[in-house]
Amino acid sequence: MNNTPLAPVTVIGLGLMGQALAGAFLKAGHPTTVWNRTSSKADRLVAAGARSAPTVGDALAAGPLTILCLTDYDAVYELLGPDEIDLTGTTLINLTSGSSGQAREAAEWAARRGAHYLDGAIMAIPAGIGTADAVILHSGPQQVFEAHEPTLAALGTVTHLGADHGLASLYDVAGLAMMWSVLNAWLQGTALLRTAGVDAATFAPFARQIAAGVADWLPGYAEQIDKGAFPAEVSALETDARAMDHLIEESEAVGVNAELPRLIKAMAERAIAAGHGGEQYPVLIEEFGKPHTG
Ligand code: FVH
Repeated sequence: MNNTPLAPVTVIGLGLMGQALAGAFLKAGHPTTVWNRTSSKADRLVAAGARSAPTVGDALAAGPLTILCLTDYDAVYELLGPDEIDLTGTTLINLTSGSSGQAREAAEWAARRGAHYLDGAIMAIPAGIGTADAVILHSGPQQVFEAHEPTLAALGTVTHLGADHGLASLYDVAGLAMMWSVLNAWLQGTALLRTAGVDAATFAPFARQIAAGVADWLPGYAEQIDKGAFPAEVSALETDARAMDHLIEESEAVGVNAELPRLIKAMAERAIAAGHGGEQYPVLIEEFGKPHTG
């Protein structure tokens, strides 16, 4: 039996997510200190064994590691910005959502205040926290992550992405891009099929199979992108562009919104005009990788 006491941890910000984080630390046996602007949100956690700190300063002083989970970065600065709040030597792990630029700025701010800093992104909903399905991404100095990894592991599957503090936020938005694109594609297909009386539930398993099939293409397509060479092994972009026309025409014919197919077709047309019609679909990375000026 291992009787080594678990490391203490502080959680600041007890909204829906912060309460789930603190609850998972408590469940794993970590001495957990909490603070929230609206103090009543700590009540349930205190009943479960947490210590409620009377001030933010007390919460930070309770141990070497503090998790921040606030609405946005402005809230972080509003709360911890005043100079009388001593951050020297403490480790802040900021799981507040924001952009990569905000994460890098926050890292500089924390360094000026003498704190160690990791930025993070939670790819889970509150109910999933504390299970292996909850993926939590971290970026910043590796040694800071390694020092606290055993504590962070109470939250789910924790990963360190690299020293650049902006990486966790970038992965976060890249994940959102994937999620909404897949959902929008499914909604487009569902809208088309509903015009023929096929309901969403009937299409869903078929759509799932297509999504899984497309997911299988990703490693090979990623290799093409990383090499910058796009031989048409399966289909050329100009062939795909003709299929895009079918999608647009069908959508218009049955009275379904064709904005999304037209957008995709416009990108393909630009790539074809730039001489990439004979190459494979991932050559569109060149269109995705620059601002749209049209
Ligand atoms: N909930 C989720 O499923 C998502 C999953 C992915 C990542 N997010 C991000 O987590 C951050 C917090 O989200 P949340 O769901 O816990 O949000 P709320 O329930 O609205 O709680 C917000 C907390 O922030 C406190 N707060 C706001 N402004 C201030 C401030 N100026 N000073 C001090 N605290 C502040 C707020 O306090 P109170 O209103 O209870 O007094 C809450 O504790 C967020 O970045 C998500 O994007 C969650």
